[in-house]
Amino acid sequence: MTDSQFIPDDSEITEGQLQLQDRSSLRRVPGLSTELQDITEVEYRQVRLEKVVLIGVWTTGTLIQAERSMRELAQLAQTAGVIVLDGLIQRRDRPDPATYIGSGKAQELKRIVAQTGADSVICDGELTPGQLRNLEDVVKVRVVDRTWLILDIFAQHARSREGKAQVSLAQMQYMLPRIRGWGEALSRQGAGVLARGPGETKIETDRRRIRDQMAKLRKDLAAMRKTREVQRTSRRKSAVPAIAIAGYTNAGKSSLLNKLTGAGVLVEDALFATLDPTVRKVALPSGRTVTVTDTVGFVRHLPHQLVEAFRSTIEEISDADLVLHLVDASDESPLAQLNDVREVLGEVGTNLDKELVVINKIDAVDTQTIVTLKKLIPDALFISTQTGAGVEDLLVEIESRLVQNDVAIDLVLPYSAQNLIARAHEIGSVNKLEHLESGTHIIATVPLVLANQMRETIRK
Ligand SMILES: Nc1nc2c(ncn2[C@@H]2O[C@H](COP(=O)(O)OP(=O)(O)OP(=O)(O)O)[C@@H](O)[C@H]2O)c(=O)[nH]1
Ligand SMILES: [Mg+2]
Repeated sequence: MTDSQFIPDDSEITEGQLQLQDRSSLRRVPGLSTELQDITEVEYRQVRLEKVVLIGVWTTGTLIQAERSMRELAQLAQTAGVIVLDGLIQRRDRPDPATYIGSGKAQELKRIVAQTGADSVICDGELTPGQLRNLEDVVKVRVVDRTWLILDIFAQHARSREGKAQVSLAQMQYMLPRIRGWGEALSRQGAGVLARGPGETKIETDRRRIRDQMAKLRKDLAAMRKTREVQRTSRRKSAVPAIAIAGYTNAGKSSLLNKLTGAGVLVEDALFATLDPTVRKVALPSGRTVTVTDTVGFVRHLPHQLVEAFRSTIEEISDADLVLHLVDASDESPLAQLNDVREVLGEVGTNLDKELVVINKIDAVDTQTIVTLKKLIPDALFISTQTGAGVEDLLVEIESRLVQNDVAIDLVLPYSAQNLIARAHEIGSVNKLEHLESGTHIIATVPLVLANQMRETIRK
């Protein structure tokens, strides 16, 4: 595509030379170009083709990690409906404060953009407004960053009123300090498809109006959050244990919910297919009922604007009695996924004691990978939502985890409290039930919430 002088041929250089070479030129990340078959998908979605070059700065870690990051950026770009023409990284101690990549490299990037016919550049990070503007000035096409890209995918996937409001708020928060630069860039180039979404209209709007809109969105979201809290309180009152499925985007969370319940939730080989939590009832092997919630996926460095805006959605996870942390075994670095998700979970205050690691897609990997993962994460369960392998065992494990939170009761309940006995059958395990004159004698193990409700009844 571009001439080979930019591309160091690895077979001809040693490790020592690699460092030097890395510093003096842009490295091409192999295998990033969008395959032709994706074009039909893009046309199907009626999105005008957008052709981009990806650029990253490799500051820490190994080359493998840097390339993994670029491959993920390419996946994000393709999820957003963009054609990836090329991907390049520059080795630097830190991103250039003015232009992200060094000024010499920016000139090289300009040539590559011209040669490939790209209409945009996507940078692998969150750039300052100044960096975006300066780099645009050099390469003469639109420059966006990873945060912008993720926000765009969220905007494309938002369905519910709450989801749309959450995404708009995050987008506005991101746009606010960047309005001027974006305005200039667009008036110079004309708005490309990458400017779709709230972006276009926001450019003419002044900051004040955006702030007003943000205030309104925050108010709307607070009201929706209240509704969600009311629902959650009533769920908690019913004492039905809540289980949340969390995990990296595309790990198979929605597939698992569907497997357990036939919920018919959207499953897609795309990043961030799910934004809105779906709650369904599931019966465990003993017959007791739990609720299972499918939640929004995480990603490495999930933009803080999204963590903030999606806080109430993510709280479904921290509030759950048990968190199934789903990990994609077929990912090139499942452990990195595991840690990235734990980082976000920690940010929203999730207690990791409630975590049960579940490795999914075991049908898609070889035995050696499974053996290695078992060694690394001895407590994990291994499943395939596709073949159903391990799913029964998962249910048994969920049950035994929940039982650990149960308390033993030995009480005589008044006959007016029949509903509580029905609940004990539904969500606990009843060992003895005897009808006495004074009421029903029950010996059982039940969730703490229900035990408390029973004790409360007797005290009245
Ligand atoms: N081979 C294999 N593929 C699976 C398995 N489970 C899910 N997948 C595939 O993985 C992709 C993502 O599945 P989803 O269930 O949408 O994943 P998710 O975690 O809900 O993803 P987001 O909502 O986008 O965060 C789909 O293409 C599924 O068909 C599995 O056990 N084996
Ligand atoms: Mg999903």
